[in-house]
Amino acid sequence: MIPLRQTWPEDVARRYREKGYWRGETFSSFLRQRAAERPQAIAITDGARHWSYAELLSRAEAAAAGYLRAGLRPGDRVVVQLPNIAEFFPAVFGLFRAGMIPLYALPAHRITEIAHFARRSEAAGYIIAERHDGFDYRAQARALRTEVPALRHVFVVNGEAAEFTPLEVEAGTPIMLPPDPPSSDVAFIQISGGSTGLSKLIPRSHDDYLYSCWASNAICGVTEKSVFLVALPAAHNFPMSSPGHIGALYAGARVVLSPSPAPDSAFPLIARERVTITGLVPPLALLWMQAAPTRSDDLSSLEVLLVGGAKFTPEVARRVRPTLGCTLQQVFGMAEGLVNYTRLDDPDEIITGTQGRPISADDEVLVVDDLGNPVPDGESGYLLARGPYTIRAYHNDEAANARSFTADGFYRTGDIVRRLPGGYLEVHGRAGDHINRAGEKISAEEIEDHLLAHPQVFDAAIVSIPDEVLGERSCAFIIPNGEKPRSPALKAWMRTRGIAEFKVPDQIVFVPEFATTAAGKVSRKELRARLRADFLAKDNAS
Ligand code: OOB
Repeated sequence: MIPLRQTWPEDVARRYREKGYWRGETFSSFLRQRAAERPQAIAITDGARHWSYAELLSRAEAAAAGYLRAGLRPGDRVVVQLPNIAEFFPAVFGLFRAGMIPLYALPAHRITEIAHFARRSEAAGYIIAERHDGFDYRAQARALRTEVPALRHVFVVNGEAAEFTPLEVEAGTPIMLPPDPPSSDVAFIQISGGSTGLSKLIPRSHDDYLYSCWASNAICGVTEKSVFLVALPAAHNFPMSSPGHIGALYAGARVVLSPSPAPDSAFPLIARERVTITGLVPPLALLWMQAAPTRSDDLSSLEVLLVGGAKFTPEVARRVRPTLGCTLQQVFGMAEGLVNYTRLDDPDEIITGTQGRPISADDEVLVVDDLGNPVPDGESGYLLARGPYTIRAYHNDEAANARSFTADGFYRTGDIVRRLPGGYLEVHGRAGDHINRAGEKISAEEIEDHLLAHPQVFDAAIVSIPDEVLGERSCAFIIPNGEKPRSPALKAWMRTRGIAEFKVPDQIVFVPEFATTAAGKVSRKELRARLRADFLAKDNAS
């Protein structure tokens, strides 16, 4: 197995420890501590079930014993694909307790993506719910086991396990649990939404991630009195660490899970559980603002709404307080690390007009031009970042590492930003070719590769098109190979490729050829830019 390592040089790691950023705690040790300090306080609720810190700990320990009994070993990687249900927490804290490494997949991922995660991480296990949103995860697990035989253990956390192993939640025959791993070890793997090809694997350590969570608590005002609503998928880095459910649990607060971010599910939970803080992507924030005046749910407990994952326009941002009655906090983050927040006491024009400033005094942020030279403050350029919770390398991907990190360890975020006085950042766009569809990142190249496998597709280029609701939507330009396929049929075929629904092109445009310059060839990047420009020009003209 390729070892999973935290990626900071030892002298840098020492500095972060000495400065007190890295506290030597693990996910297991902090949960144990909270359970000792406030055993009866509610840690997790889905509205129906309320589990205290003591209950969460005992369920996590039972799950840990179950994993070991089933044959998983400390250090094994386990793909976790769970919706927002209470069992998410014993399942993952059980993995932490047994020294195993979760890889967080989203419920929307399908077999092609899960197989890639499983192979790249050399996973031995897969944790699922029986079904969710009409999708049968056990059927997916069966197919996956055929494709990736090394993935030996499948656990089902609710519903019928059938031939798989049910997740244990009751303490069974006592079993020796292993000691906690060192806090410098990799705790879990996040996946990147990156621009090129397939998702990369992001190794996050106990030390670095917990730092980003407790420091976020201080910035977002999360204390043991807070009630944090997880409205976005719990496996995504934003609702996990900004300050997220991990921040909330670290603070000893209450985590409320909503099965869906739609007002129908989320608003009654806010009212009933007296939710104080939550996070949304911009299209959902918009939806909530439209819904709030039409509904009778009492949202008065809500103090802070974090909005991030994609650009929140100032016009819409200004409407948050008048419509929802809470303070907006913009968050510009990435699963690789760096997170920026507007501060709760910032003036309105900063809160509505910027994407915040970094968490840490030791976050090093550079804004550079095409040649890698810093641009003056106030000019836009490519954002590079390095710091106590920004990884220095992806797992098991030399080519991506060469592209995505500078020789001195800065992560090339791919974002184009402008730095304002006080270190606030304004996001202007992306350098790479990806589509940010309502906060879901789609790599153009990954989708083009799928399209090219269709017999009636000669060539394909995916571009992002501005969209009023989603922020961006995907448009596939296709040169047909002989007879033109029908768009709905092509979309239906894309769905058979085993990919998340959000990656299926929103729009398909057939073209006879891709224009080239007088000089002949153009790069795909230029090609995509040109197709987008032509499309938008036509759209505006009509
Ligand atoms: C979050 O994480 P990822 O890994 O899904 O996506 C990161 C990318 C950024 O590089 C940027 O391109 C975009 O998402 N992004 C934003 C943004 N927040 C993220 N673009 C404009 N404005 C924003 N406020 O999306 C994520 C992780 C942690 C916290 C929040 C978001």
